[in-house]
Amino acid sequence: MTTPPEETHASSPVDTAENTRTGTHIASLKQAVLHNLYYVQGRIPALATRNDWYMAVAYTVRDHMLDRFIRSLKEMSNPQVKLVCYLSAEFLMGPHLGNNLLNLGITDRMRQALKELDLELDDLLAQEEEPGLGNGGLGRLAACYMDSLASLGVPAIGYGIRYEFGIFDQEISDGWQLEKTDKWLRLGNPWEICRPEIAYYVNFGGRTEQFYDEKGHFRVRWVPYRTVKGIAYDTPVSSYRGELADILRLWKSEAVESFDFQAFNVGDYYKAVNEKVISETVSKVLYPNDEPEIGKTLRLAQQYFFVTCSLQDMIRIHLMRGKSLETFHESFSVQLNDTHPSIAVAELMRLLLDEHMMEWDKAWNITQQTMAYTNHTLLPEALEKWSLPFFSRSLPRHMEIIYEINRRFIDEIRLKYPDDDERVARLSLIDEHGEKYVRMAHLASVGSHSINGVAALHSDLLTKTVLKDLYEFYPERFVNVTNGVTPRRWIALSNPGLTALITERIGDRWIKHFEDEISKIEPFAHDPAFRAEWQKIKHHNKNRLADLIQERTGIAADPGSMFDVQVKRIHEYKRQHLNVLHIITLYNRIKKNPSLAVVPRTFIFGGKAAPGYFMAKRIIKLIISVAEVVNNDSDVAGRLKVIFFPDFNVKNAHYIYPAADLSEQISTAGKEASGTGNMKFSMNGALTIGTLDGANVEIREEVGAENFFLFGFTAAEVDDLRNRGYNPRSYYESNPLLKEAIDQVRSGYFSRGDAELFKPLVENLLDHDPFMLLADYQSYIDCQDRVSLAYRDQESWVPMSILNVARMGKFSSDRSIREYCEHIWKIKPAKEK
Ligand code: NBG
Repeated sequence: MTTPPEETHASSPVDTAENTRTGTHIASLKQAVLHNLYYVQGRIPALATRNDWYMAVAYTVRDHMLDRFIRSLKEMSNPQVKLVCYLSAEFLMGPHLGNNLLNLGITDRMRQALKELDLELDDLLAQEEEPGLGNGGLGRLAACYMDSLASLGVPAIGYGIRYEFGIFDQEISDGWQLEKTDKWLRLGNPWEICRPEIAYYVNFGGRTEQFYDEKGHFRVRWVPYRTVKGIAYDTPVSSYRGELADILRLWKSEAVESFDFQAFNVGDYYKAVNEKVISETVSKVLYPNDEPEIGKTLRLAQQYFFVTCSLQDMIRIHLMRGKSLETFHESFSVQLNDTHPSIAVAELMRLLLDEHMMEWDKAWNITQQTMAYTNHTLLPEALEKWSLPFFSRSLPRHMEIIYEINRRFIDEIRLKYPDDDERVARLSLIDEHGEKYVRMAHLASVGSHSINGVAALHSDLLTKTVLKDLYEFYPERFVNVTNGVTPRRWIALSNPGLTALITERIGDRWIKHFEDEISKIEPFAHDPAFRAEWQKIKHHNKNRLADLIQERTGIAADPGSMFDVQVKRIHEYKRQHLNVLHIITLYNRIKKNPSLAVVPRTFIFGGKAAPGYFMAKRIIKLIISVAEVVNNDSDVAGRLKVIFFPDFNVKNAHYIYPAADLSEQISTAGKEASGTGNMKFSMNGALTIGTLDGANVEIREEVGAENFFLFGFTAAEVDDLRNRGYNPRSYYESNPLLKEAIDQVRSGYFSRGDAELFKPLVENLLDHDPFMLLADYQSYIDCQDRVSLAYRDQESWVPMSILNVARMGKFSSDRSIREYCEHIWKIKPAKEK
């Protein structure tokens, strides 16, 4: 190997450092890629694999981002600047390369540069392993918010965990989900920068000791059983076409060297190695439950691990800026993404009290003013709580601090509500009904100045259900911030056809100012030429997805049919099985009347089930079993097709949302906190069939009732029905079509005669039906018939689709972040150009 090929030097117009490393001419990009291939990957083109090329391109793009990143770091060291710290156990960032090229505005030039090297950008985009460091909506929301924070010029750090294994890869075998380890780091991660000098100690277990210091002050010291270290890995998050890059700072756990050495010194090699293994376990794997499972010991360790590293990091930054800890809350706003990081309340208290010797009242005031809590669930069983004995064993000092917070809190409650012991018991940070638990939502709420839900209905229901008592006690803390998603990734990146069409008509400001600009396409809903283009793009996107489906499942999907899509985690409350009941109903209709004219549909499902969630896994099996029968029945051929798209993730989602005609948002009203997939579908011109749940309510308000297919009981009606005594069997008995569909599932019609397979599912529906599928069934079927009718008339369907996109301005995550800035963090985003 000698130097890189001659011609690269020759093709560079000006051979300056600026030009070769971060120049944006095609020739400079080409040369930079070759340099990175050679100097970073250690390869020459003749021997480079696709991954080598991907890495070389990624490093080139990263070089372009580092300029902004370093400028932003400098900005962050300015003591006047308030930093937003978004604490989240999950960041589902999705693939970086395409998004970063888009943000930098160099996609086309890079594509051309690669062409000149005989490479296809799309092949390299496909090469990227996405960092699946999240389960679903909650982690993806954090990623959209990072995008908007950067794009609005808000200096921010996203703090989380650098899981070695992200969400499992889903494979399907014989209709069952198999979980495969997600080894996303196997081929290296070019986007992150390891910062070994940014590292903090993290203690676990042991006991506490009380003592008086040299000044005679009472103090407590924590004598831990184990100490590990957290190391920072930074990923720059660049703004869209702007000057700023924010930081995603993820912590990896490592062994503390001194521990190893101690053991080595006494000759205990195995103990030393074992310590290392245990230490590294903390950040090993993401828990694959989107709603938490109680009592997973490592999970509390993970939560505490990333929270303490993040808070210690903030304190370091604060002191480095030359400021006193008494002004900590003026410099930092910490947003707790669900209760996963809520131990931050006790940990900031510990750091201020024990490590920085602050007094309780002052520390408490700072803590409350710093923290803000976002709740993401209405399912009571999903509210995190930790068994008290386990919690005290893991974090003995925090237990003491929580007791003290609780003692003072209860004093306040008694002052406001004398003689109301039941209220005290309900509000207490400790659940004492039976086995004792620490209630993390209560800890987060008491320790924060703001508590928010993620859609208007959700925020309202929070104050009436799971957080009712807290609301009565702290009404002024409650606010709503409806979720949003970034139009950069979810339109500009994933739907290039639509992006080009919209830009051609209204310019490209909509990508950065979606809320203000996108409505400008509304008048085109009546323009025949525009409509025709619109339809062509949808068809093209459907073709693109059909190709991918063919490749992944071997099934041919007809782009001429309606693409009816439900992609999201598999959960009973999301009711994928209600969708299946509709499919079976249509199937039966055609079987009875083979010449029936129906609107051909392709039903596309995607989503992972938590590995321990029995019913969810059975729902996947049901979908695939029904698919097998339907797809192989010549009576319905050309009219119905059912597809389970395996391994739904961000990368696949780029193909799925833009290809959908119909978006299924059919959760039981009152169960889905917000939903964000619903927004991505609408932004890509799919019409929604949905219940009045989560953000569906607001989507319908925005797009207009006439452009939304509504069905089902409302949250209030669901409640009422339950209180009156819900009897699912009565629906089954009185509705012959429903009965037929359920009987078929039960009898083994879709499972090669196996009548056991779906028995648990069917029995659950008939005896309990906690999510009221049977109650909503007829309304759903009728609504689906209206969908078919509307779809048949493309002259009216297409304008509805256009209006859906035109009226989605509200659901840009830029709007959400502005609201957080104004109402919660009390900061002004940088002036936007
Ligand atoms: C999820 C909700 C969704 C919501 C996202 C983002 C959890 C705990 N909650 O409805 O189920 O859209 O959070 O807010 O994952």
